[in-house]
Amino acid sequence: MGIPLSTIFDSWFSKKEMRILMVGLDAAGKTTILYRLKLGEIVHSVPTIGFNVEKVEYKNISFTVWDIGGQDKLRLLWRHYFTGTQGIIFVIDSSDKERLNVAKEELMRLMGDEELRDAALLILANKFDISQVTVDQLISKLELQSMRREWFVQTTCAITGDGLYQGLDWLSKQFNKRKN
Ligand SMILES: Nc1nc2c(ncn2[C@@H]2O[C@H](COP(=O)(O)OP(=O)(O)O)[C@@H](O)[C@H]2O)c(=O)[nH]1
Ligand SMILES: [Mg+2]
Repeated sequence: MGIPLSTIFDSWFSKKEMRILMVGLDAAGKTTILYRLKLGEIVHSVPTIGFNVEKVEYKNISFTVWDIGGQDKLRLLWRHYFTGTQGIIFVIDSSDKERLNVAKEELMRLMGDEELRDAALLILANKFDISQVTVDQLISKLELQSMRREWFVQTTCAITGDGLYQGLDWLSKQFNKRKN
């Protein structure tokens, strides 16, 4: 996995706090990614009515992770985590053709939230090792072309870690662009 993680993260910034949300449908591979990044201790919590949040703090960067989709009443609670988010990592199981549409709807809904207006969007086309779609097909299925924000699709395999660093590197560049 070439570049050491610390190089990427340390070049990100040293003083400012950064909040990154990682979301996606259940089984997309978020927890696997979180462990794969080896950022530190992952703290699990279940705030109020049963939705699981995983959180890792690495220096000034916080990663907050949960499964998106399903119950509407939970959506109001998610928003609590939106404030101050500079980066969103939306994880997709690229091998799950059936649920690609559901993932798209969740993505669109999330991107419509005012609090996330300025956040850069990194889409991880995970499970690319067992997927049969191309990146172009994904972009078209998710209708990303019509999205009015910075976005980037990176193919990943969370199990081997392939692609994860490239994805985060893109996110770090977006963040540095904004700082200037
Ligand atoms: N083949 C393959 N399996 C994966 C990949 N990422 C995750 N998985 C598997 O998919 C399942 C769900 O992963 P998990 O991280 O729990 O998904 P989460 O619900 O989004 O947190 C697990 O059995 C993982 O081992 C990947 O890139 N390729
Ligand atoms: Mg999980």
